[in-house]
Amino acid sequence: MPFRHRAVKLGAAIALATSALVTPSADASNPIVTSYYTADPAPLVVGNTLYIYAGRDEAAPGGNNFLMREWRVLSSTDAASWTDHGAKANIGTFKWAGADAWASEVEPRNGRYYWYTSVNGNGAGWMDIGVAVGDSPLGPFTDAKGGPLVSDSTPNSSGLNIDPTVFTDDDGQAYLYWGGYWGVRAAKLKPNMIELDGPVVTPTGLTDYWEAPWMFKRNGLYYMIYAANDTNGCVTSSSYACQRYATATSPLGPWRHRGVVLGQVSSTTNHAGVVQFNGQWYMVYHNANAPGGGNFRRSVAVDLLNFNADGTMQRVTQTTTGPPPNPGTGTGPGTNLAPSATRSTSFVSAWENLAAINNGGVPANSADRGNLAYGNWPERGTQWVEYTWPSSRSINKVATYWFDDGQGIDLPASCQVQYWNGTSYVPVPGQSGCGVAGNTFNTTTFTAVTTTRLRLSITSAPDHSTGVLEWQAFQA
Ligand code: FUB
Repeated sequence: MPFRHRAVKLGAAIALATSALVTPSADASNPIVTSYYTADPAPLVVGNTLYIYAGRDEAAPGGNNFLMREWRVLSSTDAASWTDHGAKANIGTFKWAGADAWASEVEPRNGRYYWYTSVNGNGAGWMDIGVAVGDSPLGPFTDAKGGPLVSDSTPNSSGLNIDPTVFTDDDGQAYLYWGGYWGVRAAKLKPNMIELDGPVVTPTGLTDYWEAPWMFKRNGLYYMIYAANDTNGCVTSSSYACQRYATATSPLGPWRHRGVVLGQVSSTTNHAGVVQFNGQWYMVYHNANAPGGGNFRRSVAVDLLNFNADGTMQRVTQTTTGPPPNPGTGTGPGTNLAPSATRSTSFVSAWENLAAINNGGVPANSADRGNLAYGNWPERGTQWVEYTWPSSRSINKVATYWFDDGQGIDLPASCQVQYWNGTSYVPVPGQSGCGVAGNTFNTTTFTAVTTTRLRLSITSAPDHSTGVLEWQAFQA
């Protein structure tokens, strides 16, 4: 929080709303819930479902302090429409706590779900980190430890022990990062997930760190996004915050600061999480945009997050529409495998969006940017877009809808479908031709290839660049 906190002791614990009531939400725009206020979202994918764990802001209109007593769960199967599962934990979950149900995150392990929370303990000091556990993403959750995992008495703990993010590496080692008031800390977790394993360390390289870390890994690189409140490219006033990010080649750093990934939002605090779901990356964050909203009446929003070919993150565009529905794919011949692919490109213009190519859009014509557009102006000659899947897919058809903005981006002169044969990119065998017509899907069929990577090589017309609105790839 880029302002001073004052602890609000609530005394008695609140009864947990454990009823089976599930309130369907018709919301398909940002903020994703407007019937009450939500904050500090933490996404988690389990199977074909995207969950968001969030605190609830209950401050009265005009209130100038947090009133937060419970943590709630929302879910979606397309990242656009949300189901509200209500409160699944609250201050009363932790007998040793008394107030301030601040930021939290859920981490799965061995079929159990560990919910790390910021909460005000009744003991010495202010904020602690507690951990609850449940046997399903929706709980029920109970205190896993019977006391704080981190408190002010933990050696080398943060000046404000809030905002846990837990990341489990491929080797099974879990890491806890946390901290507010510019004090980021990290520690390993034991396999039981409820004890620190070794000393608390102070990571380096998280430039201008303020609070709200979120850690993830992509293509072997570790990423940390976190709130900063400097006025050196982050926010216009240090009362507000942005999300900066850093990368590292090992989970405890050292970190290399890479820039701002989410600009200032309409609430003073800025707390976000990153997740990949059905092949698309998303940033989940909060703002003050719901009716009657404010700094202590915040609301969760979801938007597309995209990466450049070199692994750097593109700055998130904050929308009121939210992302398009992304239901993923079924299985079987004829299934469009593009939505579950990770996309990359040789070049994308800063104002265009590579997410266009597999976000399921159905263009009305080649100038229709309604579901985003990928373009590579001012590059000319041969450029490419590419899909990667985590394991091999058998593919025998693609369909391409070209982008033509009537200006620098024109229909291509030619194209070719290629696949990775384990050593290099080669043309798919027996391709029926690669059409370059506008205002339609151009279908290319070929002898089925089994591959993890498919590429569309695009050669521009003279003095023009090229673009794609949608590129589908079909299972053989
Ligand atoms: O919601 C309470 C606190 O505000 C969180 O713990 C911080 O990250 C900030 O969002």
